Amino acid sequence: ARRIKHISISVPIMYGNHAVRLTDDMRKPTTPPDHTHEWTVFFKPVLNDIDLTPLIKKVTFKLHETYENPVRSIEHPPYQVTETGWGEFEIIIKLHFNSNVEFGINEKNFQIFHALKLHPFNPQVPVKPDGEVNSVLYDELVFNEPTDRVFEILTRK
Ligand code: SLL
Repeated sequence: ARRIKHISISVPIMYGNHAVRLTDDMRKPTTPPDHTHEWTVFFKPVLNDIDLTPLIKKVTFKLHETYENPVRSIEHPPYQVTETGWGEFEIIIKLHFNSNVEFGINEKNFQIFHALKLHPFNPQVPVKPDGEVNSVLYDELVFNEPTDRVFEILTRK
């Protein structure tokens, strides 16, 4: 497929996690008693009108080995994983792009390292009663010399 020279398209993205302290009513019979938090790690485009689904085959979230099936694979939005646990660790978020002929050339898989936050950054700042913590970061995906098809997907309104 043809690539469009001297063009690069950047797509603002956000990723990160929310966490709250587990309360008794949130616990399920299967929740291990040493788990203290419930958290959600996610990836998404910043702008709602950008649809990456034709480009993305799946998003994988690689959790700590203490979790069963640590590599969680999400094929459709919302690209997110909710879990409970007791500790902070690094999560590898990997975007796997479609590589079928229609797209011409596959865009390189993109990896994000996110440090899961359960505890507030600054211990002197009072936390909300539910202990809610948000750690959200912004970045951009850059498509250099996109194929016609990728260009069309990323620029259509
Ligand atoms: C720490 N290096 O020691 C980190 C590891 C791992 C946290 C944290 C899993 C719970 C489960 C969980 O919370 N792991 O096994 O279900 O702080």
